[in-house]
Amino acid sequence: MADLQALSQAVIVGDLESSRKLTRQALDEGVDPLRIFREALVPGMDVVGKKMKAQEYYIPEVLLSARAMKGAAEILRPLIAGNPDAQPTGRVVIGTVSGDLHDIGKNLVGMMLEGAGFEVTDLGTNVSADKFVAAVKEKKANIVALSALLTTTMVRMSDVVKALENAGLRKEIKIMVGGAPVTQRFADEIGADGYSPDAAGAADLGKQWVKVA
Ligand code: B1M
Repeated sequence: MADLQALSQAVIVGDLESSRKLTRQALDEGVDPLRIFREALVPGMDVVGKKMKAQEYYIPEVLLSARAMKGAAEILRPLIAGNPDAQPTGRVVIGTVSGDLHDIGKNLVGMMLEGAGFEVTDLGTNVSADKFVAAVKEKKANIVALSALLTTTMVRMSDVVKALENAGLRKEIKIMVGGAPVTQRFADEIGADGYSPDAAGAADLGKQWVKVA
């Protein structure tokens, strides 16, 4: 009997080997790949997010869980691709803003959003406002997620907000910002829609936005 609960647990404890093995076992037993994703991987990452918020989990544990989730998702993704019910929760374009090379926090945010069922396009680091705009158009994204770790580069977030406005995309897109020097006040000042101090909160914010959309 396919054990989706055990698979969730493998994600929660960050056991890549078990998560891949249990995913293959479930597929061999004929369980729908989308069901495996939605009923095992997503709830598993949800628990990880809660543990992170409660400070029961820190960065190393979250990275291990994200690796276990990604390892299983890699097996499932090609099988889900053709399924018309497999609409992602939403589409996110994420990147670290221009001039900034820090990506550890941004990667965590991307992984948590992926774990929440979003399709995530990661543009990497040192991403210009024009590149964000082009990716939003190309991917038909609902959310742009901007990360910055330097006080000198956080101001570049405002360029992205303005570029999205100038491109006529602002009304269709939600913008979330974060990174060590970023605050709610700064987010309000530049006209972003939301701020989160951590990766789990960023995934929650994304889920809230998509629910009300
Ligand atoms: Co840099 N660095 N760094 N650095 N670095 C800091 C940020 C710094 C605070 C260190 C210090 O001086 N104490 C300082 C910034 C000072 C400031 O601006 N106030 C600094 C500096 C000055 C620099 C250089 C200028 C150093 C130099 O060359 N003179 C240089 C700049 C390079 C550039 O970007 N152009 C530089 C370079 C580097 C490395 C390349 C060596 C390396 C980055 C490696 C990499 O990312 N691949 C590095 C590192 C590792 C750090 C520290 C030590 C750690 C950052 C980190 O990854 N933290 C950092 C000091 C520190 O924070 N202790 C420092 C872990 C990560 C999980 O946290 O990214 O904050 P964080 O993400 C959190 C939240 O912020 C949030 O979620 C995550 C947790 O859940 N979050 C979001 C992040 N993005 C979000 C987006 C969201 C929502 C939440 O929504 C979209």
